[in-house]
Amino acid sequence: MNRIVTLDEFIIKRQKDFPYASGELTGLLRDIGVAAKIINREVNRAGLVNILGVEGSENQSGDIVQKLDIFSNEVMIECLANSGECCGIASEEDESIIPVNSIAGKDAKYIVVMDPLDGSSNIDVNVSVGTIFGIYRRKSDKKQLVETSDFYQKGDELVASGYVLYGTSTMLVYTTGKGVNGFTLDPSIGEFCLSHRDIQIPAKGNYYSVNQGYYSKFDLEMRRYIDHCADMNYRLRYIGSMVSDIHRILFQGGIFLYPNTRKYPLGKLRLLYECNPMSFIVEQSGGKAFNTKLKRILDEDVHDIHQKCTIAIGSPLMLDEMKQFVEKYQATTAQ
Ligand code: P6P
Repeated sequence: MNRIVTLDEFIIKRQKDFPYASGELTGLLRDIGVAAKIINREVNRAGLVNILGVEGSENQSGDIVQKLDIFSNEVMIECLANSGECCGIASEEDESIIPVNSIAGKDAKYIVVMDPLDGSSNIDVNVSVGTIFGIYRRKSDKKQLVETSDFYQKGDELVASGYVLYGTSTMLVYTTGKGVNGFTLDPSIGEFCLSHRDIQIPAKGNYYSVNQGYYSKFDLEMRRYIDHCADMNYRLRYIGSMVSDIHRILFQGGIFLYPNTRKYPLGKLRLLYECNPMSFIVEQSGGKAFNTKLKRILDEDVHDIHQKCTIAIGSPLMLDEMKQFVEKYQATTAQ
């Protein structure tokens, strides 16, 4: 039987990958692990403690806010603020950034971007949801409070990113730029244990993941590529939870698409705290992530913390295939 390696142990061991590491990032990742365990507990009890149900208010992206969204947001903010390693947070659930003003936190060197509970519309029907996070170094003078401009960093500048999938089991998957590793929560000991070392996305897969309901509203080049996926008998899998849909593709290969539509002319998903962190992970596993005009997601400029973007992400050979369709049919559209 292989020896159990907990998330804490793994993070501490990997700290030596960073010669100048002084332990702040290690501490921050461990605190995110704690928050994930607390959120997991409530997600698993959602049907029992009347935490279900729509809070009623709308978040910055116009989504109806579920009570579990608020709970998850508050837990993440509390754990990050108390970590002493985070000086500011940008969250899907908050219009503006959240400066950490505590003695320890306000001059910390990291900032965190997050979607505390992604796919929350699935909660009421017991379908998997997830937490997404990304960690950057602050750019502004650490003697001052963190500024919104600290968050206007490309995905390429991420120090670390990860997600937690609250599914049939609860998994935490993260990268610090030296590969991707997955940890499964063992409820009997309350620890995330290393279960998927050095994850490599398959070069190609048989899954495509897109909201087929918007097909007629996609641009020609996207429709033609989706037709190709169907012609190739790829299997359509769409859960409506970005973390769940991309998690499948990370392990089994495939492509996830959220193109622009009339309702979402710039795309629906948010660049800062959804697409960038997920793209960093997928690229680190050997995959690719572009917007549907073929610009690498991690190269996109960030100018608003709730900025939206289109995305195509997954197995490298399938992204290359999609690229050919965009180049072919986009040219047609342009003529
Ligand atoms: P649609 C969930 O609300 C979310 O932000 C992502 O997790 C998911 O991929 C997407 O929206 C689903 O959007 O328009 O297909 O319901």
